[in-house]
Amino acid sequence: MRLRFLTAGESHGRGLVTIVEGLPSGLPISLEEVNKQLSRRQWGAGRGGRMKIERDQVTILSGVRAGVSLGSPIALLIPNKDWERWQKVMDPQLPGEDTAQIAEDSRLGRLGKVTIPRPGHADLAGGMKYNQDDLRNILERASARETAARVAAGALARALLARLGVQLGSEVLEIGSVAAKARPLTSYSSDETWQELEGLDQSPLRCADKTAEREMLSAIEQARENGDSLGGTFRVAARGLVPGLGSHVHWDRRLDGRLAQALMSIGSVKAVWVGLGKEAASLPGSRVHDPISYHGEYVRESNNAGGLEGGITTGEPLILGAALKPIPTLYQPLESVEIKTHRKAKAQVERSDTCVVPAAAVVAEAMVAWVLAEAYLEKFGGDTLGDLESSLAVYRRRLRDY
Ligand code: EPS
Repeated sequence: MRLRFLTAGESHGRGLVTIVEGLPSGLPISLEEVNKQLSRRQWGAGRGGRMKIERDQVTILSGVRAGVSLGSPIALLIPNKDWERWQKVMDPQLPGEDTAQIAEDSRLGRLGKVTIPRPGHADLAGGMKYNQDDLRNILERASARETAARVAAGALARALLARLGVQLGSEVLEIGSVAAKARPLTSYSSDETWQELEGLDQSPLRCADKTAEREMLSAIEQARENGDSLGGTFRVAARGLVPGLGSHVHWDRRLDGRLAQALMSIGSVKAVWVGLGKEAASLPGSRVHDPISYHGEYVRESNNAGGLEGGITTGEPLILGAALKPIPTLYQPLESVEIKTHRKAKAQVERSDTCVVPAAAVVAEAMVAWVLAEAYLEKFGGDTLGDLESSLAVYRRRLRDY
């Protein structure tokens, strides 16, 4: 059975729902751990007023008893605290007696109606596609609020991966034009690096280079004052992976392709790379590929490949990078067009953030965790955690003789 998840929910609706299917039975699920992942996503500088309102916490509705998965669908609910203020705008079923008043309010634009699309957002393309005269019907779902539901799903994937000895982390490399000193790709094998990555949960921008981080903070402050927004880049890493996840045999089984899709699906991500990424294009092959040696097991002195060769994990740490464009809601809005009159107008301003790169890095961890959990279950199967662990142990024994 395939591991899969669906999310539902609008940014200012009642809440977000995640349904996860295909996790084996017998997996310990800690509510505290899921909530910890949710708060990691909320933490950090660059966010707007909404993060002061929300304190994301999950309620498990099904699929878990006494802290252990049952193998049945796991449904998770994250209520939106802001819903109370938005109920009149977002309620799926308006109370009968209010209908006329609400229709009037809506006509007069009193109900948060949006008719001037923001360049760079899903507003216009979505409005045309779904034939909406209120772009709120697009932006509410396009909002990055949905990524909270993904992080909840990712937290379950992480719980599975932790049992299999896999650890994930992330760090911010650039915000706008400020770049941190990036650590070498080989350092993701070392315990010091992983301790440092864990420590970044306390860092305002998830950046290990403190000098650069201070500059990044002032760049964000400057952008906020200018009514502007900033993008940036980050890295996601995973270690403890068994060699052999993914496959070279079909385009849709290559793990690099699947990871890239998962990362690209995060709003505002415009580029994704593996290991050296684009840098590899300008170097000769002799300086790109990682020589192989054998000391009781296969090892590499370098990890330019970022842990993947032929779309298959090598057993070296997986290292991925991603670049985010600046978010499209600008307090100093760009030129746009009002969709009813076709008149020139400044894009409508919705409350928003200035920079979401650190949050996106946490979402990216969740998406990478998801794809890796999927790959483990595909390769090793198992309706129970025990079956999965036994099958992995047999495989590891076989690899020892290879
Ligand atoms: C978002 C706009 C802001 C963000 C939101 C994404 O929300 P609001 O319009 O309520 O101020 O804070 O992100 C989240 C709510 C979240 O949990 O990440 C947007 O337009 O995409």
